[in-house]
Amino acid sequence: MSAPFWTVGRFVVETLAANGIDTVFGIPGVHNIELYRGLDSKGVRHVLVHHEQDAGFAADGYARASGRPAAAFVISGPGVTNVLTAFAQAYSDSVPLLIVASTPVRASLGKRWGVLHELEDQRGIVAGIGAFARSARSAEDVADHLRAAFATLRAPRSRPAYLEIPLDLLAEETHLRPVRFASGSGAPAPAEDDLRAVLELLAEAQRPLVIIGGGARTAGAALRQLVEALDGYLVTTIAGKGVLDESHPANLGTSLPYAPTQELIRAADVVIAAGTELSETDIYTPTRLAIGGRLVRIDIDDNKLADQYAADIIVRADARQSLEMLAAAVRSHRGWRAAAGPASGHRARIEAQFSEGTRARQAALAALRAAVPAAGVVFSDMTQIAYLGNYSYPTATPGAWFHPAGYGTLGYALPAALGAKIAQPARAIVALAGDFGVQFTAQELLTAAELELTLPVVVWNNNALGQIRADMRAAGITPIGVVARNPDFVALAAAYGAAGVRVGNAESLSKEVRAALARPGPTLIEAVAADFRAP
Ligand SMILES: Cc1ncc(C[n+]2csc(CCOP(=O)(O)OP(=O)(O)O)c2C)c(N)n1
Ligand SMILES: [Mg+2]
Repeated sequence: MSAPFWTVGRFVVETLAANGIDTVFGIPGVHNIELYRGLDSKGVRHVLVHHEQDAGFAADGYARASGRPAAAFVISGPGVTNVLTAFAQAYSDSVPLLIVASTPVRASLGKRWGVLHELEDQRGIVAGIGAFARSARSAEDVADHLRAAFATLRAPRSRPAYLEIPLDLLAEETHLRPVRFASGSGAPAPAEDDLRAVLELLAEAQRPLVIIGGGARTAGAALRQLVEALDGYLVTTIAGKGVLDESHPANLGTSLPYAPTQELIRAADVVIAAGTELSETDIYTPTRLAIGGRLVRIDIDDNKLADQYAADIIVRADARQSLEMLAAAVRSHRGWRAAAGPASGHRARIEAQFSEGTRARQAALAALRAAVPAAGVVFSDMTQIAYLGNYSYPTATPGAWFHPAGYGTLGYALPAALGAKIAQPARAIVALAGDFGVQFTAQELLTAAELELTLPVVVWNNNALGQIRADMRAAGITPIGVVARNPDFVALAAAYGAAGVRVGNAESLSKEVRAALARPGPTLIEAVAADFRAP
């Protein structure tokens, strides 16, 4: 007896469910309604958001918080162009985001008939981001592409994936049945010769320093052992933040942009860079980071191993496993940190340069930190307080602070936090955005209100595009286009069905974040920057 027919749309949903997707963020339209036929029959939850970009960001937040792939459904044309920014953000930060889109009917593709939602080359537009982007023409294509998409999502360096399916194909019947795709065994183990070469280098090292990125964020225990044995320093990127407790005496934290850290990196005679791109978005200087000593790179991405930072030794392998093996084999020696002092001394040098405004923001970050439980998570936006928070918000574990580092997209924090809260409802999740950036996606307060999600949204209100104004001033440009009219944020919150409150000092910020974490539904907490004082 042959299996009953299904539509291709149903086959897509069943395949996602069979591969661990339990939530889809999206906005349906007439082109993709076949993705919604029986969507809930497999227990896949649909979250209706208020813009496709938000669907992408919410799925991104879901994936970052949970560590599992997450999905968004969008329509052809405008649905796709709207979600592109979130897709690019996920690509640059290696987030496993799956986007399933429709296209117009197959017969019309590439013919400029002027059909609804037409794009000349929809897949090509997405492919320009550099990520996996496929287009199906048959049910078999859908099965093949989804298998390949999940391989990309689950790869040791995960990346987002995009699949488009013509609307007439979505409605077609198929005998295909969902499969749980096999996944590989992860990244390769390091070659013994490579590790031996690194150990020889380390045996001679007088001033060793380790730089850790998101690719090594689970290697905390090994790193502690390694930097303690070497008496060296550890620096992390934003994606590697918290890999080791930031109060550890070896940990300079996420301080790559600051001169004292860059000086230590220049002074180091061996630098081990593991699971990091050493990218400009972490270093915040347009020039290359100066590395004075020998460079060891541990990575699984061949592109990275061939980039502008030429390594003396390359370990093309799983970063965590490599660091574990190095930590177990390295001979312990005293020296550099004993002489050059604990991380706290270097942090004091960094912070001695902080302006009064920066110190006021630092006090606000400390107040936020005090109100968020140890297992809580902050999703931050492109705002001055978050650039400082990358360094100054102290974390003890990885995955406690997220920032749209790679692509730098305004409007990320609120929808990403929403997605994270849906993934992990029992966890304290907070969004932190600027007054301008929050309005790119403020409508997601509606979704949070509708779902009664406990979600504090802290808006750092300096009544300006503050960073850009500072950049113009620093460049000798008379500021133009950097002050905009703001809404009454507390009233805006009320209009969206959220609670709203205004605070002007660190103590009230802590208090209101705590209260918001105890209240069902979202709370917009407007922090009036001008009223905050340096301690
Ligand atoms: C989508 C997008 N558009 C423009 C920018 C450039 N940009 C970066 S920060 C910023 C100003 C943001 O203002 P606000 O959210 O109030 O943060 P502040 O710098 O004042 O703390 C702008 C326009 C960007 N990063 N992303
Ligand atoms: Mg601002």
